[in-house]
Amino acid sequence: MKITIIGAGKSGIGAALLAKRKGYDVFLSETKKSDECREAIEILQNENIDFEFGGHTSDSLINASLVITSPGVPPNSSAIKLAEKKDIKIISELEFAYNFLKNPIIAITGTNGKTTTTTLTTFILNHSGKLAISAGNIGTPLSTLVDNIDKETIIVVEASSFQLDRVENFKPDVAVILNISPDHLYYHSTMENYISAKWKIFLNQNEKDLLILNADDNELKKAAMQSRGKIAWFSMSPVDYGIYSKQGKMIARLKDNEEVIMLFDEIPIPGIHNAYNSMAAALAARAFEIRNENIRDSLMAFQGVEHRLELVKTINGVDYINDSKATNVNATWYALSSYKEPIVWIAGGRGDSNDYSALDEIVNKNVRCIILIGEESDNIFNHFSSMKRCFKESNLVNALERAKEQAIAGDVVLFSPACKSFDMFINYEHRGEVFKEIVKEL
Ligand code: UMA
Repeated sequence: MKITIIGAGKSGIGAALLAKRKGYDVFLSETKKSDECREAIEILQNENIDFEFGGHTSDSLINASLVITSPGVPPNSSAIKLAEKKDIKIISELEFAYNFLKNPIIAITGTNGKTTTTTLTTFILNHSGKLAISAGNIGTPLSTLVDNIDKETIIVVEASSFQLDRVENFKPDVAVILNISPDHLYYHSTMENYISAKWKIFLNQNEKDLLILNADDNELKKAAMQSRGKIAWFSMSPVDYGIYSKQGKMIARLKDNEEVIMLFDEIPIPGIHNAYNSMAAALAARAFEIRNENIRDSLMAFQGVEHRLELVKTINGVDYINDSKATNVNATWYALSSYKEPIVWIAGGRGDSNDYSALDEIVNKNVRCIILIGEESDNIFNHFSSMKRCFKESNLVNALERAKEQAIAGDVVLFSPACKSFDMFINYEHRGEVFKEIVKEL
């Protein structure tokens, strides 16, 4: 049987190697030119996998019975259109790999907090003596785990809407949805499509499976109505079954009584969003019989993830924070809400139908001034310049020079772009690395 794979990034290469190993006839198609993909070509040649670079042709689909697509390939890609025209089944790399795995799976999605909650859940499980590994959108395609990990290992999958969009059998033992707000609309076109992609994380679950939902997100209450799994909630107010906040304490109600897990003040990672992420991770851990004491010890020891509210350096009493992972307005709202100190906010990049009005109140209250870079500079400037002093800068070096000039001892310089990185950088990780390099030189 022939499989055609779209995209020669991590996911495409991972899927190609897995499919070849499983005995399929494999062909890989990629829009980038061959000189941009030398490493991928070397891997494909070593494995005798056929390929085309520089565009998708209908030849790539001759005799193909299945197309596996990479997360970054949008529905309007010519590759997808060609496969649809020929009526060939299209699945995501996540779905393909899932079918070969027997491991217990926790899958985590949501607009924001996925990476932190995935890392945190894996950390709690490992810290408590279980074998667990993070995979998926966090950077390790699921395909690369097949045949390479112990069957007992719990896989904690960070699942993006792109990956979930084309699943068929994917059925995690525990599914978590953290929150939902507009994002990736250039890919999904509408909020409805984005939501229905996210909901696929639980649609195959049955009564033996667990769905963990944020009770404070109204959209997620609607998800609960469609679920066949058991539902556990996390919330800032008491719930019938789940984990919640009460008088500063994290409480579990999973039997008839209330159990105190810890004080929220004991969690070192800042912000209310991290309180939510911690409750979700704690619920996922409880599903694997981790004791409250172990959850508390782990949450107290967890130092956060790179590029998410990451303290880079303190210079002249000013903390420089890298939040490059904030690629949408909602993520930046959480970042701006996470500090009591006045904020010198650096923002901008590539927009995705961004509506900045959600930030008005928090900017008014917490921000000293705003420094802008990238394609969205004018839009952000026009939105906030009547409220706060705004500076437009041509690059991140100048933005940081300006931030240093404006910040007063006790302030926070927060790089939380609210935008995608692709106008000036390869991805948000690259953007965060560049930010950190510049800060270290300041
Ligand atoms: N391509 C085509 N034809 C097209 C469009 C793209 O051939 O029509 C090619 C591109 O030129 C590229 C490849 O397909 O070479 C696309 O690959 P990809 O973007 O899917 O990249 P991967 O390296 O496979 O990375 C993907 C995820 N990327 C995206 O979702 C955009 C990574 O998430 C993930 O870590 C990785 O799989 C492993 O699972 C990144 C991300 O930005 C971090 N995710 C989004 C986010 O977090 O907001 C969802």
